[in-house]
Amino acid sequence: MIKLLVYLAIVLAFILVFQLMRIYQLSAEVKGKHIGKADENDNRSQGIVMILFVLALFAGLIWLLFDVRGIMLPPAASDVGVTSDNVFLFNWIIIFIVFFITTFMLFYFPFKYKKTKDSKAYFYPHNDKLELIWTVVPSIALAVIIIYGLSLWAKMTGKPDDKAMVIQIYAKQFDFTARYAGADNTLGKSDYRLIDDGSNNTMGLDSTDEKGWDDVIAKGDIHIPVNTPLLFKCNAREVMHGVYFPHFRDQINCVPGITTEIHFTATITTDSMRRVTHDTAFDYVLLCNRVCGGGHYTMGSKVVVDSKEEFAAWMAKQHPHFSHLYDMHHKTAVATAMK
Ligand SMILES: [Cu+2]
Repeated sequence: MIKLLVYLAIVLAFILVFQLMRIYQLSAEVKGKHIGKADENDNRSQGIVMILFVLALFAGLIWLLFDVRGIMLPPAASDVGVTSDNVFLFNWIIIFIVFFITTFMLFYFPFKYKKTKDSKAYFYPHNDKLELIWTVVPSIALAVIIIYGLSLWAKMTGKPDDKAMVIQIYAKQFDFTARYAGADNTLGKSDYRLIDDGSNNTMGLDSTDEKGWDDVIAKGDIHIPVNTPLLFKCNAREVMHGVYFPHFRDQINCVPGITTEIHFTATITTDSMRRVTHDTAFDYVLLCNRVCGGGHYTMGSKVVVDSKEEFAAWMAKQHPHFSHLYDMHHKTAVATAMK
């Protein structure tokens, strides 16, 4: 009902404006003014309106920029994230400078060059120098932006730190599972043909690969240690998913059949970030950012950035997925060593 009234009010407002214009027109005609032909007064008033409009536009834009600060992400919490924010900031600065200058000129020139009775059109067909400038300057600016961006891309996807802790992120409809590579820092083999939800082998791990015996699977919250290079190896089971860490400003697609990688070092623990954001309930998140099916919107995990000690304590409480094989292997190794 209220909606209907609002629509009605809008329609009536349009009719009102139309009628007022009609009255203005009729009264002007009565006074003998020539309607439909702009005179110098019209040109000046329209020019001033243009300038007022662009100033209002800038004021609104600047207000908006400050207004949305509260809903922006907190400071970047990884080494890659800091570079990523700098690249964004650099782009924004260039965009803003160009936007404010060109938009202002767009609205100022109709005022400055408004038609007067003495004005004459100026024939100005060509200027090589000007064309050179507006070709070369944007080319250089774009080249700088692209090279700067590529250096970030290289940092995100290039060779990871040799000692980086290997963690697999396994995405499926509609959750993530983390697998830590254990003491040998090498993930055991897996094969989609071994996937068996019934026997709890949801990731298709290959129990014949010794390297996987110490791997730790963590369902639910994903713990990572602070100030430690991390290498994420990402896989998807059935469709494309995304591994998206907004607070670390890093993301990559998870594609069935291949392994994609990202690496970064988390630099702020969850506890520290809670102090930074003045939010005791703050948590880092891992989200899927590829529309992967009906439950896509629910696909995410809490990420906990622990101090190195906290992480070691948490890891000590975890059990390797193939703990029976792991234990057996160790007993055999100990027995062999004792012989
Ligand atoms: Cu997904």
